[in-house]
Amino acid sequence: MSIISNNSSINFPDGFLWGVSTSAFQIEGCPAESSCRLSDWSHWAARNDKIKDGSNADSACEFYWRYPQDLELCAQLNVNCFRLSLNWPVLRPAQTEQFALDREALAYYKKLLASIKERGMKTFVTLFHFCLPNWLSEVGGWNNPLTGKEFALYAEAVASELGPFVDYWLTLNEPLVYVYRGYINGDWPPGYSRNYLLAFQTIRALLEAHSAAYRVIHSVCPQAQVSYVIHWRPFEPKNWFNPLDQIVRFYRNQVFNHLFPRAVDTGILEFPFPIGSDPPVREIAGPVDGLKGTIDFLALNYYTREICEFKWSCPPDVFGVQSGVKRLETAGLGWEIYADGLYYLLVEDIAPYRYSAGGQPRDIFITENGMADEFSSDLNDGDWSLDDNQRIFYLVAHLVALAKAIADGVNVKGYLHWSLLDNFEWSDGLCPRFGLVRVSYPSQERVFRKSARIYADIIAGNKIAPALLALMTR
Ligand code: IFM
Repeated sequence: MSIISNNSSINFPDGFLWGVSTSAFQIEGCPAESSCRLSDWSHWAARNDKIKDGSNADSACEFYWRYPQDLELCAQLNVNCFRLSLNWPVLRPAQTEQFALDREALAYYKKLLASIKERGMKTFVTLFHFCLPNWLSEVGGWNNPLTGKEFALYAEAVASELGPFVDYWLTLNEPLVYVYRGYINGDWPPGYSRNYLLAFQTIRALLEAHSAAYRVIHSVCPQAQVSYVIHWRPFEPKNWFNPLDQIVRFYRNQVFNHLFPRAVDTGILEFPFPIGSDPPVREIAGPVDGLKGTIDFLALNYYTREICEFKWSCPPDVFGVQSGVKRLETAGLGWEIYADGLYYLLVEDIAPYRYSAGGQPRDIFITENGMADEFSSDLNDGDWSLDDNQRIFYLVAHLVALAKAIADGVNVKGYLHWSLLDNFEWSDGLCPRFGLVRVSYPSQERVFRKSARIYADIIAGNKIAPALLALMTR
């Protein structure tokens, strides 16, 4: 069936899921977290040189208190699914002899998830969205096997307590982004710079954690749908005819994009280069217990592409330094707007992972896609940032790319925009604004941006109308 109808609107399949995506630390402003500094991120953001605009997430969007109002905004957006993450540090604030989750935090998530379900929305729930309980980070984080053991216990406990409220479980968010920022770039906790040994060990620890969580969730909720979130980024060489730029592109693509999904598919962690033969390095590669085939669907985050370049001062870094070259229109944070990349991702790049070992097409969800503009966090009233025409262009262009991939037979079942609200963008602070809804941090006022109304119309009709498509010719 063609999804392009006669009047040239673009229709989406019946039952398509439309949603918004969020994460706990970035929006909650959870009082226990900020008063007791329960996570590594809370400590990191409290240091005065770590966040570009000097902000922190202590209040963020006060979603912890304001979620009823924010779910009302979701209703006005017409979305039928919602992605959130559980705040692991708050659910497990300290080590105890007998494993137990914090009852108050659990009660909060039960109420929140029940409210989302009452509104008829499906739920996507992430277990690890970059924040570690601080007590675990103090003993080495993912580089201490205790963290993996704790993660499995946490996964089992939340699956038992929250299972009936969760439609889609996501064990980890963007593992390679986490490793790159925390162990290579060093601008996220734990703050290592180019520590390849720890980076590779962390990749293995995250694969083991995913595998264990997948299995315990299934043992508690046999019908559960479980996966993890891949951040996919196309890489292009600065100069297509320069073999050195091509080498950088090859390794960046292999490591950043393919390493994790390939390991999950085969059950074996393999690096596309020799990593050394001496212990402890030797033990990093190889089979991972129970990992093979541990995804029930594909969850993809897509934002932009990166142009890479070989530099003599920086040899072909497998994680890499980007070239700084931009060839397309850029949004905030200097991110190129490259909607075709989403089409190629779906029809070509993820082709090796689209089918389960049994040959069944996997359901695919775009679990994040969006762009930032940048406005200072102290702005309050006024008409700043509401006429977000660039976001409308970004949104529609990416939805057109998605629709084309669906028309070409790719099994995409849903799209979740990042994000519902402006929020705390990690080391970039509160200035980057990713929300369909503007948040004025001093007053906590929420206002729909123009893009929010457009998104609501698209969802209401389950289609992109011709007038919107005309925007694409700008
Ligand atoms: O804000 C982040 C989110 O936490 C993970 N994916 C990318 C988003 C934008 O950078």
